[in-house]
Amino acid sequence: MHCTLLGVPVQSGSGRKGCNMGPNGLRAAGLGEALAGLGHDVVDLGDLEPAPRRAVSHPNAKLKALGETVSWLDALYDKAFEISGNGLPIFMGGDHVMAAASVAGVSRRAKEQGRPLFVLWLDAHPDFHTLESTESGNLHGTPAAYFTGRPGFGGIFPPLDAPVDPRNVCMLGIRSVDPPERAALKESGVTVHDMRAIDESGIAALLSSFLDTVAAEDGMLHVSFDVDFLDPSVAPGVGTTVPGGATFREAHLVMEMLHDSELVTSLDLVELNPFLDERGKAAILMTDLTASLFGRRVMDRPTRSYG
Ligand code: B3U
Ligand code: MN
Ligand code: MN
Repeated sequence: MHCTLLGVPVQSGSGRKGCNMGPNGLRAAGLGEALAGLGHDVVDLGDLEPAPRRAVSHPNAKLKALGETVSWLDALYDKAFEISGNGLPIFMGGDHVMAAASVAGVSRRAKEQGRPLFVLWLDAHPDFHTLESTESGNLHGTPAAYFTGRPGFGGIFPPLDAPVDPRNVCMLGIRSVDPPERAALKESGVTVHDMRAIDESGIAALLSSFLDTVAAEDGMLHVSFDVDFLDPSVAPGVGTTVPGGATFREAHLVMEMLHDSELVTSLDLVELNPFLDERGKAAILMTDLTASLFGRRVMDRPTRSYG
């Protein structure tokens, strides 16, 4: 596999500083070396630079750092489209607002290839706010609303050439949802598996039914992995810790199943905040989980096919 690492050190979408060190945290934890050690061909493109600022405004006075954030999205939208044409891009965040552009860019690629794009959203939060509905004003709470084509982003976020069908989005690990997000999700067609669903059904059953759908439709699959999907006890290096997250073993199982499926075509690793981490714990775990996604395993075993 040809893997392209791209650092996207945006932190303006999050309420606190430190995510801009995320790409270097993953590099220090040995992400590139881990993938190369598994036999992949790895290129690190270094860090993206924001595009020149556009004049953007919105009546919601709570929005934070709109112009700065949009300049990152403008740059990443074009870059994500470009690099998704050659191998598997790994977007190293940076806060989760960057998924607005990584997903929009790879979705444009999928459209060009005539294939549907599916998104697996691993997160404590659905990030389904519009620019109107966000209470915190932190734009990392908005990307999933944008790329599924919810209204109100036009002329502000990059133009969305290929909105993702909300029915192709599966959210896993959800445990912090604001009231406007809950109402919008209900109408949307997005599949939301909260922690209760994981506890009741088991994470493998929930994921395999989604992977069956992706395979049956010959979809491309983007995985957007927010560090806060994980329980804070195993991944403390994140701004918004929410108790009750995925365990070490659940997260590795998800990654191993994704590897076996051979369906993943792009990946975000977001919200790693090395300033808040404890001796690289979250950075190392994110690296090990990515290695599982790219084929690291304990024992060889027959693989199940999907579709
Ligand atoms: N929904 C809240 C909290 C939040 C969303 N994403 C993160 N936190 N990381 C908000 O600010 O929109
Ligand atoms: Mn998120
Ligand atoms: Mn989150």
